[in-house]
Amino acid sequence: LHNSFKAALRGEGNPRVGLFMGLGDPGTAELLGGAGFDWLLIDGEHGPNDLRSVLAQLRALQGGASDVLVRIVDHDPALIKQMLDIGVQSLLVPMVESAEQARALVRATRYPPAGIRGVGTAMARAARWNGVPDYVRQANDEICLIVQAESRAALESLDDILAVEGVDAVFIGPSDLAASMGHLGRSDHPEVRTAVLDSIEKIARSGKAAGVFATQLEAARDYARAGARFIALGTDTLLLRQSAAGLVQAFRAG
Ligand code: 3PY
Repeated sequence: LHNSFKAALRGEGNPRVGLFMGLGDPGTAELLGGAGFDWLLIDGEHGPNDLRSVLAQLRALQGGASDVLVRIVDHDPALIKQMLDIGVQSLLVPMVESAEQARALVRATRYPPAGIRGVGTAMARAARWNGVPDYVRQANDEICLIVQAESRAALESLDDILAVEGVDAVFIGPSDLAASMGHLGRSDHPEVRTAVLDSIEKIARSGKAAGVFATQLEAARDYARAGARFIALGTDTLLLRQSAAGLVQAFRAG
């Protein structure tokens, strides 16, 4: 495997820690690329990203120490094709609630006969514009597909989703799960916390990798103990905002 993130998910050892990037900015990506995270996620679901801004951030992170993930906004196979063609290797797809949806995503990320991905390698950055003759033969195995389970419906279908071949990992979204469970804005609610921990354990037992989003270190450590293989430790936006506000407050308090 050339995809070091996918290889790491299959391995043992400490969970891979990452950060969500919502600023949509290549300068921020470059800066965070040197910060020591195992992985960084370009957020095209809630961040103001389009194909070109994702491409600029991929370039800013190229050759760096962090693996790069991209979260797309929906399940559109056309958008998935474009993302894969500009070189996205590890894809996080939000709001997956059934095995059927998961299977459709597997097909969208694979060339035929396994799937429906269109072949446009002469135009594709991922294939180095045809400079990598093996690209089309390797791509189906190299791509890492992570589906996001973040609703009651998704957790009810979790066993079926986990049985889908071609899904490498299931990522729990505590904020959306909280909303779906009637606790909007309270991802730390005990009922939500229990559901997240139970899901992580179930995913880990299935042999697929469990991922999760956290904004509190305490929660992140609990998730790691439950068996999460990759954990987001918050977002660039929160980090910047919190440390900026903290600096001003600290000065004024002194
Ligand atoms: C969630 O917590 O719902 C997420 O999708 C992570 O941002």
